[in-house]
Amino acid sequence: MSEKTALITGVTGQDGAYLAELLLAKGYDVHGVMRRSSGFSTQRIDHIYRDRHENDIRLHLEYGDMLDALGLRRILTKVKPDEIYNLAAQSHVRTSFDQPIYTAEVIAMGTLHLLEAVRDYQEMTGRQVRLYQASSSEMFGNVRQVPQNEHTPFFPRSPYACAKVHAFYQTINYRDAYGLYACNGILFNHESPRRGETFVTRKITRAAARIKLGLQDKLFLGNLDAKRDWGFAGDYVEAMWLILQQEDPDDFVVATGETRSVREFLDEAFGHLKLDWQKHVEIDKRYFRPTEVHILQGDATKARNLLGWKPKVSFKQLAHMMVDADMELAQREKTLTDAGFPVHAADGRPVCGTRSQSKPLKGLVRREIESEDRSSASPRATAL
Ligand code: NDP
Ligand code: GDR
Repeated sequence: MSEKTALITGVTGQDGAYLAELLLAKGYDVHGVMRRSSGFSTQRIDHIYRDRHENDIRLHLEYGDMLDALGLRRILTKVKPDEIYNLAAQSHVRTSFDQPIYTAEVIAMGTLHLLEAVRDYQEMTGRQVRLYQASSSEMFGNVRQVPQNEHTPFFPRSPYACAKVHAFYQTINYRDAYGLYACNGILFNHESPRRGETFVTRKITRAAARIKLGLQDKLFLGNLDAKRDWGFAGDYVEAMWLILQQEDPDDFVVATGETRSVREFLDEAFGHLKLDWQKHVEIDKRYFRPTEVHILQGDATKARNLLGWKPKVSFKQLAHMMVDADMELAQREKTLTDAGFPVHAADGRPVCGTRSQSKPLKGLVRREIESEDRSSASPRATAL
């Protein structure tokens, strides 16, 4: 019997997967909330998932959706968690400009549904639940100061950021008004080989690897001057856990303290493969945002002093780690395509084509809707 039970919303996402690994390693029983979809969405956690017919299963998956308030209550009653990590979100900033209402429903209302469920659950059972809310540096937006810390005012610049600000303050208000142990981690960008392929770092590392192996030729990007404070997701989930282990609930900035431009990430990623990105990158204005966040740089002094947290992976190590992982992926694609086998996406769609029907992707064959931010690195987005 495990000592503690954790519930993770967004368990199929980048952070959900690293956090589930971390909590399992710490001996937790972990329940993840996942959406039902017609295909599989569990690629990031397949390696830690065990068939429920085996003994001592400690990772459990529950179907749920942040839009389904009643369903979240049922999950809480069933799982009886000690800790909840609310990571579920429509997390793509560019997409939030196209789907502002949906983004707000999931992030703002979804968080509120969860907070309400926790409040009632505690009142009814007398059990205390600790809740972590995945807040974001994006809330600083048009930054009022550099670097940003817990006292920096917010100036959100996207529907995503506005929704996150709502969820941030609701979390604090439930702490103050109803006595919930509820905390915000204000996390700056964090990346990994498990990063979604339409976020800029992964889009770059996927493309660099595929270009190196001759599987594609071009990479289309937007604003190369944007600066972000990029860290490694594996380090950041440790901060999430530490935040919930403190005696009193509080809010923390989690960041590396360094800021780099997209251009610098290109240098590091393409440079690692001895490629010149200037020969491959083209600017596509569809990837610009109506309102941009130009610079983010976090000051995580509080996290360092009170949590004892500091990042372990440097910017350079992060970029190289991602490129190396994507080289392995690209090598697999190349081996299959060279042998004439179609490479299938997780949902079964052929993405690289067979020897008879496709050549390696040189110029990009793109099928995309006008506003879509689909990775020009990903065969899933380019080869169809
Ligand atoms: P991902 O986009 O990788 O994962 C998001 C997760 O949320 C996925 O599991 C997704 O499920 C799930 N989800 C989306 N909509 C719903 C819904 N309606 N109901 C239930 N689940 C849903 O994000 P990350 O792992 O990168 O980020 C985790 C959290 O941290 C997010 O809230 C994000 O906004 C926030 N954040 C992230 C930062 C970063 O740099 N990564 C920085 C600061 C904050 P599915 O797999 O089915 O799509
Ligand atoms: P961000 O991450 O918006 O910071 O949100 P993203 O990687 O999408 O963009 C970072 C910066 O790169 C610029 N950029 C591009 N971005 C994308 N996606 N695609 C491109 O082609 C491209 N070209 C340039 C962007 O304009 C931007 O300035 C991430 C998400 O994980 C959020 O959920 C999280 O809250 C914040 O980080 C902190």
